[in-house]
Amino acid sequence: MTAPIIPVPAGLQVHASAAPFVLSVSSRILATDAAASVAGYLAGILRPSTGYPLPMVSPVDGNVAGPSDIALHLDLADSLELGDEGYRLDTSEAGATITAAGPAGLFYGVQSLRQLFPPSLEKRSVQSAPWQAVAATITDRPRFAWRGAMLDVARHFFDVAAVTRFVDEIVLFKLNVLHLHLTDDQGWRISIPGRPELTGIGASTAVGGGPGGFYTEEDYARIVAYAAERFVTVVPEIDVPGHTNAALSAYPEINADRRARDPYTGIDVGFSSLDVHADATWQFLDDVFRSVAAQTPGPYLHIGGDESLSTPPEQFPGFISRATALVAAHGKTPIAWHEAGRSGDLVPGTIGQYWGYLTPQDHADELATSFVEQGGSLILSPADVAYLDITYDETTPIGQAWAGGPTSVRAAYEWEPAEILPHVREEQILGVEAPLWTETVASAADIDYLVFPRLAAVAEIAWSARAGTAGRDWEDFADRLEAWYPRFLALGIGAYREGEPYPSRASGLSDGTL
Ligand code: TNX
Repeated sequence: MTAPIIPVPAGLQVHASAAPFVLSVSSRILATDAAASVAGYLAGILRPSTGYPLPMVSPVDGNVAGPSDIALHLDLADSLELGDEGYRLDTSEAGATITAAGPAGLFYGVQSLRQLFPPSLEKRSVQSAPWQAVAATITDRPRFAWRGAMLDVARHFFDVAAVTRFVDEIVLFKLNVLHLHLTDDQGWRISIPGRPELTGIGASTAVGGGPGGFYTEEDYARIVAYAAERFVTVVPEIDVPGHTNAALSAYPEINADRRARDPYTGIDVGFSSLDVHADATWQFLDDVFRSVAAQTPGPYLHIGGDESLSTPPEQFPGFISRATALVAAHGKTPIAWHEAGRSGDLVPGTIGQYWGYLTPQDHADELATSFVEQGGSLILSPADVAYLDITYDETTPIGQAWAGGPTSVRAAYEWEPAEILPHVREEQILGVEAPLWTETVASAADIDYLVFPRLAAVAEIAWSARAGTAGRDWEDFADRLEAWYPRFLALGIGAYREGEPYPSRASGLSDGTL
């Protein structure tokens, strides 16, 4: 395999008999000011392992790209063909050029270019040359606008370093959304000014009784900025009205009986609910949504709405209607899990997130379809193929085994988003997202093991053309994935590999709670 790029590009020609592009000590990166940040990102990838200086120079100053240079070229005229996120990449003995209509396209071109070099490029210490990239012509753009990964930081807390590392990992596969599940029964992980007990009490623990933790406003801003530099939109989720024990432990007045709950360290779901009629609850939600909206530059705010099994069913739709309106009043587009489709009065544009199965059960398809009937769109996270916390096989030492699991890498790869919901058209599908719930996930190594390589499989579904086009089938993907394993290793990503044991047992799970 000469160009084992994941996700497979829309158009890829490898000129195997032509001379390759070769990076050398005199290579430069050519970029105008508008492309300078992507150029800096590229230099940050290339410099440590090559040891080359790779100066960034501007063509505006009269610099002309030579055969060992990489040129980043912005050209608005390409927007018709390439869209906002597409790119063209040419590598040959005459040089390497990435062309795009905007910086995001250049960034994705960089993700493809790095995959044309040997895996040792990804190491952070100087490795030996030659640094050759096969001669190729790539023209590429994504199928779906929403290509997401969700990280549950509520069941176990992950600090800023772990989250920014996760961002670096997901962008390898051209994902552009990081959904942070910030609140749940076991923890409240974002600071809300004026509501100190949310983090004072609500963040004090985690599944298994660990120390918990939360993001200060500054921490959260660092995550958002780090993601934005990598063209990733952070979507904060405040899960209501169920999954709220942490909030209920912090503020008694939002409980139906006005009594604060104890912090919770188990893994049950469906036992908690806000008092959806209390004025105190709406005051609380107004404070929280206002603050989260203000802390989040992206256009979305996710309100959860899943598994609200302890909310009186007759009160649930009205709660959702009012909550989506409140989010809109704070200037954000609401997103909710598909159960929220029970409301027939969603604020216009509300986005649904489907977590049912490929073969929908319990009316999950009707609930999801309700969002599009009300003018919204859908994100697809089918649990039996896109849930990253499900075990791979019977031997997987972490993860859960519901949702039709185990879920093999092949199962995570072989599904078609447009064939799940019969009454939903492709244009109504915003995209695809793979969630990692973290009841059994306590470390960065645990994250890597459950997420990779299945997230790479889901990323190909989100980015690449429908199955049936060149390279877009399991056999081809499996070959490219095989070629990827040395790259995972070089990147320090402890990916699962069929037949190989988990290298180290998860830390922090030894207290027998699970
Ligand atoms: C269901 S699916 C949940 C989460 C759990 C997960 C475990 C959904 C929207 N909610 O609360 O963490 O299952 O796999």
